[in-house]
Amino acid sequence: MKKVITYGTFDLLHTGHINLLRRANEYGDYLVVAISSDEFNELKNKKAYYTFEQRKAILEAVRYVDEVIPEKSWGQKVDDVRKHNVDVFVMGDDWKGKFDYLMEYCEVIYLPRTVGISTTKIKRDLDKK
Ligand code: C2G
Repeated sequence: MKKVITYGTFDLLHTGHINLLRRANEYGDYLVVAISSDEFNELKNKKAYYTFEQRKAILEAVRYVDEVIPEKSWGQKVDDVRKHNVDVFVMGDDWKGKFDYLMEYCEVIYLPRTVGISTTKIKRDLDKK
């Protein structure tokens, strides 16, 4: 079984996230999504609307996702790749180059981001309403 992993906050799930998850899923047979914990979001200076548990429940309902695990630190990726026998690591290309060190353990793919949508934009547009 070819296993894929990706990481993110995935707050206020939108079509940009779905496009990423759908394409990531196409690289294998099983997609693991590591969702940033509430504490790790603070480290990332990201304020999520939904808690980790809520974001986990939402992601688990997405047809492309097979398993959701917590992302608690920047440094856990190598262990995750090994522990979950991951073949392919996938991220949006806003992260291009940042995780090339994983090439020693698995394939590393950066996919084009979906233009025109982001959680920040959603929040900003709602404020204008
Ligand atoms: N994404 C995308 N298109 C968008 C918005 C997001 O392809 N319009 C992708 C991002 O590139 C990322 C994934 O969706 O691969 C999740 O996005 P975020 O929740 O913003 O994740 P981020 O905060 O970048 O966390 O250790 C890695 C970090 O946890 C990544």
